[in-house]
Amino acid sequence: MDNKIVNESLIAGKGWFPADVSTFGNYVDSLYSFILWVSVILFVAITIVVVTFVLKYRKRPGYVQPGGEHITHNTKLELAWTVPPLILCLFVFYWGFTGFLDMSVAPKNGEEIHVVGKKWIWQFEYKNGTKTLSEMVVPVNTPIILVMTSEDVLHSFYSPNMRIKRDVVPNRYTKIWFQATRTGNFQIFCTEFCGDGHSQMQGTIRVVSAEEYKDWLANSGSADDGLPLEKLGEKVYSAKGCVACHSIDGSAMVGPSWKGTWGTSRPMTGGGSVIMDENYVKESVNYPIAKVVQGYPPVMPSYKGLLSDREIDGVIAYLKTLK
Ligand code: HEC
Ligand SMILES: [Cu+2]
Repeated sequence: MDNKIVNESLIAGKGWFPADVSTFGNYVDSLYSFILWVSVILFVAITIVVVTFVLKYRKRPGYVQPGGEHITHNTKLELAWTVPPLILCLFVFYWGFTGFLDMSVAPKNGEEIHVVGKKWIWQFEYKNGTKTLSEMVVPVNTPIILVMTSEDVLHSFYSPNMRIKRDVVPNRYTKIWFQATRTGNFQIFCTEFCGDGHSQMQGTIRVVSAEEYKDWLANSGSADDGLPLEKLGEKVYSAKGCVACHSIDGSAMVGPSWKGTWGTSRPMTGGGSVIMDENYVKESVNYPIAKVVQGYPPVMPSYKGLLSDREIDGVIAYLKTLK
């Protein structure tokens, strides 16, 4: 898939980290680096000691063990390798746990967004009822609280740039929050294997200024109105998650490819066929299981209420161009 969301963010990081654009970045990266370097140093040191001792004290003709007998115990030595590592572990625990609490307990003045994961799209709902698919728009420098749940299986919401990741579970809510420190588009992944379309279950966090966010929310995200229908349809295809299951190059994915299907007769599960026309497309979008294409599982989610009429017109116009 080459038409996935453009993501300016994963490349431009410090060291090997993805760009840090949230208030958690510094904390997460420091703790990670600390644990990593302590582990590297200890690993090298312990390896050197082990190899040296094996060579130095190996059993060989004429070798006499220092002290004469078999040594079984040395209290000082045992304290030395128990107490300092214990202190180190407690220190890492303290550092990690206080940060974990900060990341778990959202500030009171945050902007709440409801997140629903479903095979294989992310849906976002704002407090004024605005719903978006695959794209979450948030204001910069404001705490954003995500209240998340799943409609089907386990998913996991992951934004490397915001340094947040949390499971999204059916029949319960999980929460996480973040605060973006700069504007831009940043990638969302699903990091819990959730079926065929898992790798396509992506999205974008679009961080905008507070004024832009207000305008966007007031207009319920309908910034598409200027686009010609074909272009709008193309945008819907990638931005609203159709791309996870429908190809435009003829290859079958979870759903049938869109290439060359317009106006053709589509065989249905249970016999009969339907012509791919405007009404059929609209029905497929709103009530996907009303007519199921032969050879495919009835897994397409309903987009009822999630695509405007104009967006559906856009999809229709776009389908016509895919000869
Ligand atoms: C989770 C996977 C999935 C997603 C996401 C998805 N679809 Fe589908 N779609 C399917 C499957 C599977 C079928 C075939 C079974 C059926 O007809 O329900 C299908 C069938 C269709 C059909 C009928 C196609 C034909 O060849 O007869 C249309 C039109 C369609 N989808 C449009 C869309 C649009 C538009 C979107 C995005 C807004 C979308 N789909 C998103 C899985 C998906
Ligand atoms: Cu998933």
